Amino acid sequence: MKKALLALMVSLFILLLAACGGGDEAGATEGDDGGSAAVVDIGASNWQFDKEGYTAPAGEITFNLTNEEGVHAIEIEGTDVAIENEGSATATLEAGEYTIKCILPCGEGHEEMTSTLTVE
Ligand SMILES: [Cu+2]
Repeated sequence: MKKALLALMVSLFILLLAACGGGDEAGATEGDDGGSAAVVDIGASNWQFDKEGYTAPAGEITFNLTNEEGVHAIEIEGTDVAIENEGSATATLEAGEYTIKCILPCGEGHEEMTSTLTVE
């Protein structure tokens, strides 16, 4: 039992290291021409998103959806962005306010699963 917990902690730690390493690589390529897409990470759980609002600069934006609890899918109203379950989508958006909502009937709190995306 204790061994399993230790193994879990070690793998979490490795994941964390890997995530940091990936971030550094992305940072290194960013300086190329300044044209890299902004990234918005959206975490979904039962029945809310990890933030009440997300902000991104106008232009090309990549959205990453992670299901932290349950299974959800999102759509950003007025855009082509739709992510089923987990994954990424990229779109070029103009400044404005957009509504992010869950499009997968995921349970009793589904109707309230909305958030705001502010593109500035
Ligand atoms: Cu839902």
